Amino acid sequence: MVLGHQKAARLRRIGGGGARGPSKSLDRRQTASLTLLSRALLPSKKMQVMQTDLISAELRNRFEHARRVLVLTGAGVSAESGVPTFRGGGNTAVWKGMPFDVISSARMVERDLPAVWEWFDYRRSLLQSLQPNPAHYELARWADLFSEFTLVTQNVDGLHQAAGSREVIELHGSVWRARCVGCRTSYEIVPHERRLDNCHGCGAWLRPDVVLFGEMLPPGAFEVAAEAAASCQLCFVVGTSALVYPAASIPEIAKAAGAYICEVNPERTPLSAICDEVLTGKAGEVLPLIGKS
Ligand code: BJW
Ligand code: ZN
Repeated sequence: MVLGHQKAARLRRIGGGGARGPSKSLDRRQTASLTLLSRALLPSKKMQVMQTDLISAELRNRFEHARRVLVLTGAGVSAESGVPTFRGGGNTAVWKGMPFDVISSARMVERDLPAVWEWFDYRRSLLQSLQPNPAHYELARWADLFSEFTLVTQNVDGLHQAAGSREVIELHGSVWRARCVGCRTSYEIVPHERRLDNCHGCGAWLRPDVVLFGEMLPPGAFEVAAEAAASCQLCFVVGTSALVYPAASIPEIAKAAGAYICEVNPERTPLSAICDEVLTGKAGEVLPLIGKS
């Protein structure tokens, strides 16, 4: 439901939340005015059905006519599938008391590779029972709507691919691959099958093929994403806190090149200020509305 407009960005709130019902201790006049207020603030079922109206005419028009579209996703896009996000919220990733930036660090790979594997094996075991959500499916569908569609993700969970997205640019790698610390050969990890410990080619240890803090992104991944950002007309930033670079620079590149930037997130982020439109809500609820418009 539309809560209001801000100068730099259209701010729209979609889906649940909102004021609680009136307290019993309120007098009748207060109760009546609160009821009116909550009627004004809380969407009725009919209004929820009409939520496609909440996508601005500007965005609807741009979505309909854009030829080159780029989407950058982060952990929030998988939150509705049950994957914990990294920052904020109650279900933040912690392993045996260690914050994720300690266990998911290059230093830990050097110091205690078995512990790092244990953490990633655990995450894969959780992922095996999780499914893509409507946000993943909607983005998979978008690939066929535009002549150039680039899906760039910071996620390592493989859920975009499970939903049918092809050619996903995985900036931070994948938990479903292992990589040789010697020759960088990459090995797919098959669900329910034992993963390899050593490289077939050179015998060196394998490590999770994910990008940890201070490590370089996979060769070429950022460059391809940045090139698409520089030429896209419409850029969506979905479910990322936009704190981690260089991923967070992708919408900045798109903005500098003249693209229309739309953020989808229940919370504001450092990128919100440069967005042309901020849709405040969950990816799985908001993205299908954009696609329907
Ligand atoms: C919903 C929702 C719903 C909830 N719907 N939304 C420039 C300035 C300062 C520092 C740097 C800089 N450039 C590079 C750096 C250093 C560093 C960095 O960025 N640090 C900052 C944190 C300060 N970057 C790097 O080290 C990168 N490498 C690099 O730059 O190499 C060159 C270099 C080498 C050596 C020296 C210097 C430079 C690599 C970054 C790798 C990040 N790796 C991780 C871990 C992966 C492994 C693992 O999975 O364990 O990747 S960190 C973690 O953060 C993970 C994520 O991909 C990444 C981004 O997180 P994301 O996706 O944004 O998730 P959250 O949890 O932060 O946010 C979730 C969002 O969803 C929230 O906003 C919610 O509101 C929202 N949400 N529910 C929609 N239903
Ligand atoms: Zn090797």
